[in-house]
Amino acid sequence: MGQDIIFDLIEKEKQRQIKGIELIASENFVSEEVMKAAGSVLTNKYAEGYPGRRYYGGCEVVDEIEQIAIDRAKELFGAEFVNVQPHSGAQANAAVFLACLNPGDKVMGLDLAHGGHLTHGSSVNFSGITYSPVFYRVNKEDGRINYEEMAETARKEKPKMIIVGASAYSRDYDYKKFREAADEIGAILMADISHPSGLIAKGILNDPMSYCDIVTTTTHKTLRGTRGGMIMLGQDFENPFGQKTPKGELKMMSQILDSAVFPGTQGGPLEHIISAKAVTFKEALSDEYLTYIVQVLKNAQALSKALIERGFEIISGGTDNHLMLIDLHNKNITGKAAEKALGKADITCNKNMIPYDDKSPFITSGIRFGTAAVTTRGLKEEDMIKIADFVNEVVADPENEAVLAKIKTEVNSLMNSRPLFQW
Ligand code: DSN
Repeated sequence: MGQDIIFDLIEKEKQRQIKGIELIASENFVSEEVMKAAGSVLTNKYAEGYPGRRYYGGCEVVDEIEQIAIDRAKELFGAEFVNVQPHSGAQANAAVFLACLNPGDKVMGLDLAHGGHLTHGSSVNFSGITYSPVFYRVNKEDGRINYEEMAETARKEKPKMIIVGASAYSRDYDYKKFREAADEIGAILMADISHPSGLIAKGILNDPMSYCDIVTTTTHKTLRGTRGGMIMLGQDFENPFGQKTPKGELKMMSQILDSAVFPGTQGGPLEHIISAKAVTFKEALSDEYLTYIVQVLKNAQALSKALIERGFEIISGGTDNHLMLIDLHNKNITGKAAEKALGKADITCNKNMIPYDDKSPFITSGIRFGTAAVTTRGLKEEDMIKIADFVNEVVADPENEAVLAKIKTEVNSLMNSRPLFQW
C-alpha cells in the first residue's frame, strides 16, 4: 500500500508555510517540542475528569502532565485557578457561558463588525442563539472603544455578563472602566484575551486578572503554542448563582467552571494537546520568549508605520499589540480582492470587516495583519518595511499577474533565508 495521500498533502502544506509570509494575526509556528508533544502517544488516552479524580484507569501519567500544565499556566498569568481542558477558545467561552448564564440571559460584548468575536454574542453562534446579546462599539472617528457608550448600554440593558476582548482590535483595554460598568449593574466581567495573551503574560499590555472575574484565552496565537483554549481566575470566588455542593456549601466559581467544561460542554480531554500546552507555557515563561514577544510588538509598530507612510489607513492610527486592521477604501480595493491578490504573491492574510463597514462580511472593506508568525520566522523591523512595499505593490495592481509573480519570487526568496521546521 502506498503512502496515504494525507501525508503528501501535509508536506504540501508544510512547503506553503515555509515559503510564504504569514500575516494572519491568529496564527503562529510552534516549536519542535510543542509539535512532538501534540503528536505523541498521549492521543491514545481517555481521561474524563480532572487530575486525581478521573472516570478511567491508567491516568497516573496524564494526571501529572495536566497538573504541570495547570501549574505553569498559573505562574505565567498569575492566576489562582486554571482549567486547561478546553479544546479551543470557542469551547472555553461556551463553558463560561454555561457556568454563568441561563438560556435567554443578556450578555454584552464588542460588536463582531467592530472587531469583536463570533463567540461574544454573534447571531450565528451559540452565544447569540442561546443567549440574548447586546453590543458596545468603537468610535467612528478614532476606532477606539467608546467606553461611555459601553457603560451606558450596560446601565440600560443590564446584561448578566460583560465581555472584554476582540479579534480585530489593535488597542489595549481600560479594564477598570469595564469593572466599574459591571459593578454598577452586578454583572460578571469576563475577558477573552486570546489574541494578546502573550503580550499580557509578559507585562507588555494591561493585566485583566485583577479586574475581570473570569479570563479565557487560546494558546496558539501570540502565546505561540498548540491550538487550544483555557479558562483562568485571577482569584477564585464564591459563585453568585447559589449552586451548592452536596454538603450544602456554596460552590466556588472554580468548581462551577470545571463542571461547565467537563461534563458540561466536553467529554474526554485531549491529553496530547494538554501536554503541548504545558510545553508552550514553559517556553512562554522563558527570557527567550520575552525577547520574542517584545519583537512582535516592535514589528507590528514598524509594519503599521511603514503602511501608513505608503498611504494605508490603519483603524485607530496604529497598534498597541501584534495586529492592525487596515481600511482599504482609499486604495479602491475590497478586502476580498486584496486577500486574493496577496495570496497569489504568497502573502497570507484575511479579509476583515472594519467598523461601520459598508460591505458584507464576505467582501469587506478591510484586511487584518498580525506579526506573531513572521516574528517567529526571525523577521525584524527592516523586513516589515519590505513587507509594506510588497503589500503596497500588490494592492496597487491586484490584477497584474506579472507584478504578483515578481512579488511572489521576492517573498519566497526572503522566507527561504529564514528557515522553519527542523523536524
Ligand atoms: N478566528 C480567530 C481569529 O482569526 O481571530 C479567532 O477565533
